[in-house]
Amino acid sequence: MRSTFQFGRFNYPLQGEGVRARVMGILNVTPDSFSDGGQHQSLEFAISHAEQMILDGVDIIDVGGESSRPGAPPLPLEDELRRVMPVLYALRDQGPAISVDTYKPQVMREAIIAGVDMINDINGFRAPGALEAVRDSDCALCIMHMQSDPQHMQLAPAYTDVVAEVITFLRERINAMVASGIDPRRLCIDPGFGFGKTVEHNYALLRATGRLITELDMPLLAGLSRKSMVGAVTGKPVERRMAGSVGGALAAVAQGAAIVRVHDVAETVDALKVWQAAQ
Ligand code: 7PJ
Repeated sequence: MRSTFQFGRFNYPLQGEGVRARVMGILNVTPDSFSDGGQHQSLEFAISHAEQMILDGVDIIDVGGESSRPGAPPLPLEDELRRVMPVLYALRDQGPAISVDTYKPQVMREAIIAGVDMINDINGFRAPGALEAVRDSDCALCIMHMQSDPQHMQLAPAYTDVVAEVITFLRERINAMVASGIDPRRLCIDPGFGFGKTVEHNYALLRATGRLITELDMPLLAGLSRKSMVGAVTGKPVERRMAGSVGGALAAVAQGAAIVRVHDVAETVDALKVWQAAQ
């Protein structure tokens, strides 16, 4: 059984005393629709959002420059670096661990120089050069499953056995990464809710959280905050999915998830504290 998770400057125990689920707060650095203040204003907005998450008790801040909403077009490298790098440097010494949500090897390299503690890749480090970019560092690496790509993934998601196929994919990626010289204690897995999956596929995977963790012997990150799988069972639009998302996060943690990736940090931290006190 895996006992620790090497997380850049941090080292998370996975067994025994001190084990608790970590809350990863989502920080999107994308030009927002309600301001036209450009680059500077989006930086200020991101920093103040991060400051609030820190007050709310966040463990990890996940900084992302590219929207991976279904159908979203890819973002050019230079634009992603311009959005993300100033935020990484500004947040690096504020307390929480810092993660960057990217699939581009050049962004990974720059982020490692900036000192991030995790690279979170929705593409599972499959881009040419991704393994080489992350190999010689000590940051954590989140391997996510995605069928197809963000532009096409929700057109016709199809599996014979979604849980078995996601496990096979993740196992293949773990083996490739370890074969390239990466310490397995740096790795975690993510079923990739909403990435080429129907609502039924997503819940089959959520129910299989415990099985993924034991079969692959890896810590698991669950990201279902405000996603359509929450809307599908609550009937709520995206801006009213907070309580449903907290329910989903607890369902994942109750099955052993190590990290939950959320928009609503304060509410998730409280829910986990109460759940933990009841254990
Ligand atoms: C995820 C992610 C996820 C990981 C996004 C959204 C879409 N990274 N990045 N897991 N989702 N590891 O937040 O709705 O589920 S972007």
